[in-house]
Amino acid sequence: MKLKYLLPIVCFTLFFSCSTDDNDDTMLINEVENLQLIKTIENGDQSIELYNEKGMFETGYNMISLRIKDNNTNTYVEDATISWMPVMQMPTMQHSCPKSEITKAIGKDTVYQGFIIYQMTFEDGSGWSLTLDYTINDVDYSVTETINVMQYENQNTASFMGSDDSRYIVALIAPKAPSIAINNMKVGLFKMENMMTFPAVEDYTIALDPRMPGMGNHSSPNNTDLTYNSADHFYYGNLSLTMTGYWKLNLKLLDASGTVLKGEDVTENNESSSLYLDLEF
Ligand SMILES: [Cu+2]
Repeated sequence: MKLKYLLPIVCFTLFFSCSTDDNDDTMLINEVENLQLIKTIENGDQSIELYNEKGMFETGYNMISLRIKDNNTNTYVEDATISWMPVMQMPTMQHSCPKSEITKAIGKDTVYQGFIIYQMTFEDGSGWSLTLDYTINDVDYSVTETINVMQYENQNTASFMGSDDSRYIVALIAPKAPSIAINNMKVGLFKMENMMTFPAVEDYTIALDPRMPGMGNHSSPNNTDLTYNSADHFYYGNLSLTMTGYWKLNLKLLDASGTVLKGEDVTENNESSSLYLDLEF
């Protein structure tokens, strides 16, 4: 039988086998497979489970999956709207950090997703709390709980003041597993509008100059500056890594008109930019 005749039958079969009973399916399929539980937050009739790949929050970019369990029926909620607010309590003030909205994970019935970029933490992992506001069947709920955020071993995020007197946060998102190759580099850039609001910055350029300080500060060929992608609000460029070891990713932030807001060129006399991220592999 030709494929075009077969395809409708396959689709038909798939459709009916998947839609028999939603709740049965979610019991059978583990929707958080390959994820580690970070924490369960109890809030009366609901338990909110937070997951990521490592099972812990770290400074920098955290992709987070969450689901809400109805403690009375022991099932996971499929139609919640959820928002969150991470807050760090400092000695003299409190502030938040860049974060996304929370949306249903693609192809999942019970799992919701978003990211949080913790720009700092206290040495013992303390300082942060997370507030979750959610609505189920038109009823609003809210819960706030203390969370631990550990310091990541490399500088995967930087918070700095630009020459325009605005505060910015830059965070490395990819490569997650760098290799000797031209790596796809993905970075988030956010402006600190106030203590609680950090919108994504559009249409800037992040100039990239990776160096190996331990090896005569040599560079690598075929790097490209990072440019803004309006589809997902992140910045992308090519990061060329020619050997394993410690790399300092020297950066220069330029606004939409090409004015340098932060960072310097690496030269014979200037070993590193004041704006950088680093990695080791
Ligand atoms: Cu802080």
